[in-house]
Amino acid sequence: MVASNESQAPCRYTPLVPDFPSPPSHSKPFPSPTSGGRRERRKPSLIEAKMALPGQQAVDYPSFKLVIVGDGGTGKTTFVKRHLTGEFEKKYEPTIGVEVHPLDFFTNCGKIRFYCWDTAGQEKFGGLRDGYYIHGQCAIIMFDVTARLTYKNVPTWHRDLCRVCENIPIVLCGNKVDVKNRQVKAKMVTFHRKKNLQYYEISAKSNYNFEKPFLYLARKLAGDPNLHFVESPALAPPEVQIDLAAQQQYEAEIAAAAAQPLPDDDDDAFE
Ligand SMILES: Nc1nc2c(ncn2[C@@H]2O[C@H](COP(=O)(O)OP(=O)(O)OP(=O)(O)O)[C@@H](O)[C@H]2O)c(=O)[nH]1
Ligand SMILES: [Mg+2]
Repeated sequence: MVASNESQAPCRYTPLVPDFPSPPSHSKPFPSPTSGGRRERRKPSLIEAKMALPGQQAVDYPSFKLVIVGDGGTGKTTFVKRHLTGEFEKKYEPTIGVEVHPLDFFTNCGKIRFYCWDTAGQEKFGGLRDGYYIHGQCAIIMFDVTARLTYKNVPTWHRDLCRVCENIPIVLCGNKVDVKNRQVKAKMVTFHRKKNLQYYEISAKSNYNFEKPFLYLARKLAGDPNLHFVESPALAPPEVQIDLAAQQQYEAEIAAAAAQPLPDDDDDAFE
């Protein structure tokens, strides 16, 4: 189901990037964005051509480069692969360099695509590292609420990202909230408030809050706070269930944390 009257929707997307970064050196040559078949009546726009990735079709709806960073093992790849356009992998296989997955969402303003650049968190597999951030238009920084160090490293990921991508909308995600004995409690998470980021608690394993980061970014990119998804994305079935009581508890904890004054320290140390 797509919005019935897209042409009259009040939404507008901000102009796309001036240029698309070169693909990683191991990639195949840049393909023609059209099939070349007779039925192709128009040439693809420059933007479409530039948003196409090796081996992928360009699309004629707005598409944005979304960079996903965070320590190794925090669940970046699992999160991206929840969306059924990606395959699903249960066991931890560290990402090497970067993997790019196009994820489509249906909004009241029409379709939108995020090219998710799922980067390696482990230093030894980092590949081009912040070279992958070039022309990023939005970002997700992920940490694991069961591993304190992954939250402690968030400021470094944020700093490196912002050196390359100035002023892009960023969502901080605390993943694995399905795990009972979490180490990073909601009230310890203050970094987003210092840096004006959006924060969501998520569980890639249970699909909890899966669409929230994408919705926030889509609204920012469209410049429309009322944009909404008109169809839930097709997701891989959850591996664990989060019950309503647990959800309400997470949300209450976040609301309580937001009401606390920020700690005085102006550094980003965590503990
Ligand atoms: N309990 C729980 N486990 C998760 C969740 N998300 C991911 N995992 C597990 O965490 C491990 C690491 O997940 P990945 O998605 O590969 O982590 P990554 O951030 O992509 O790691 P790198 O590619 O090394 O940067 C896997 O064993 C996942 O099954 C979650 O929401 N809850
Ligand atoms: Mg990965």
